[in-house]
Amino acid sequence: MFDNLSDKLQRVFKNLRGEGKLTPENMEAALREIRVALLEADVNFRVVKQLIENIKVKAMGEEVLMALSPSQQVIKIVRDELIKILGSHESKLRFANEPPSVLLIVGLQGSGKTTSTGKLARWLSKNGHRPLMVSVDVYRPAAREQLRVVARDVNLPIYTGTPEETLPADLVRSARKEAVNTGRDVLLVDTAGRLHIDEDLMTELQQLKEQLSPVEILFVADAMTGQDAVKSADEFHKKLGITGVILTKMDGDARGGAALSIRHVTGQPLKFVGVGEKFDALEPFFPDRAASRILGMGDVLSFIEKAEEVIDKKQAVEMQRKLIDNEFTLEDFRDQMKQLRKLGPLESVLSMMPQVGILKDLKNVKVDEKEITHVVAIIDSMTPKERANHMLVNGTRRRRIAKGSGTTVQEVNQLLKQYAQARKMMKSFSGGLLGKKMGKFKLPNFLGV
Ligand SMILES: Nc1nc2c(ncn2[C@@H]2O[C@H](COP(=O)(O)OP(=O)(O)O)[C@@H](O)[C@H]2O)c(=O)[nH]1
Ligand SMILES: [Mg+2]
Repeated sequence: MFDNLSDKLQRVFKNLRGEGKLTPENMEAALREIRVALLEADVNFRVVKQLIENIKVKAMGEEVLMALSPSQQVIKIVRDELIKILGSHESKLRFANEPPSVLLIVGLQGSGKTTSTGKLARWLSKNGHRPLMVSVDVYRPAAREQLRVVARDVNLPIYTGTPEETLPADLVRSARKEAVNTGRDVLLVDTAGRLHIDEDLMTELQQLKEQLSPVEILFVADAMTGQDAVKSADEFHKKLGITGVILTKMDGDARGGAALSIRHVTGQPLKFVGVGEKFDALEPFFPDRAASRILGMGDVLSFIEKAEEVIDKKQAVEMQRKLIDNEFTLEDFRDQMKQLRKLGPLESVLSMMPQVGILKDLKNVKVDEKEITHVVAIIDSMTPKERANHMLVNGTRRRRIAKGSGTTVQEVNQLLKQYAQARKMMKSFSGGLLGKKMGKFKLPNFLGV
């Protein structure tokens, strides 16, 4: 999500660390590098200026320069300032006192409004709400049909209207009635978009706003368009008064600048980020977690939350005990692999992890479904004794196992190596990750500074 920026900032910190003592001179140089890194990540220049100024004031302070580990302090300052720019705390969706709460989804064409409407509907439904969708994109029949398909895919209701209802105002009036009649507490209104902001569209959106008094007007911005997304968010805000932003396509090679600029430029919070084309690829936005990600500390909390959704707690506790007691066997490894698969694509799971040491290497390993299937087959082809003690698996046994599982000796070798790595990695994590959550994840030792 913020890979490039994250890499660059980590390099700056590494250099700082290498300097031993911090002086105003090397601090100045580090700030310059941070500035360049932010600009290259397409962060709005006004935001960069503000950020650097804030960091500078704090980092040049006596305490920092005198501190025992100044680079740690600098990282903490950068993190605090990033969080501030990103919005300090999570901005939850608002709901009306009287249902249905109307959420108006607005934005330019192709930004991801229709997709996000489906994702939001699913997210709401998972979080105890009963959403109803409606499309008022009356200019393009295909657009309304698209939302109908989306609704079918997420298996949630949509108000499709009668043939007479050709105006947005009529459609939303009926949709709201339908929501009341069927006990739906949230009405998601997917609106038409244009390639550029135009007056007609703004007038139409203003009328919808007046008619519906939405609790939220969510501007959908395409992260790939960088500063253009920030600019149009600002324009929409000035004309319409948006209440929040959904930043889509953060899974792409967006440089992340939009995420870092939108709050500061519009004054409105980022509420969700879209991280894929699938309907579960929507995440609430947490400034502190994003800052951690940017600084390469990983998004451990999101990972834990995700893991908790799919991982059997009792089993996790048992795994942890085994890891600590060094009893984590190949059989456990196989079961972990199976659970990991439930978490979603491994790359997206790993991208939430801190990018330190061994994890950095693991992150570049592309693991695909087929590979996991092979892992399972290989371990299945071992004898119980071998599974309990991987040291037994010598050359002859490796050849037998490869044959039995329809794989190659290289693959068996690789698996055993991965297992040894995982054992090491999980052991170093076990205390914090599965147990006391953030307990062990204090800033300093985490970054290895
Ligand atoms: N990779 C990725 N693609 C997305 C995301 N959100 C939307 N898209 C894609 O962007 C394109 C336009 O989306 P759509 O919802 O039709 O945009 P609309 O014109 O604003 O309604 C589609 O191909 C979507 O699959 C996202 O978070 N990640
Ligand atoms: Mg659309």
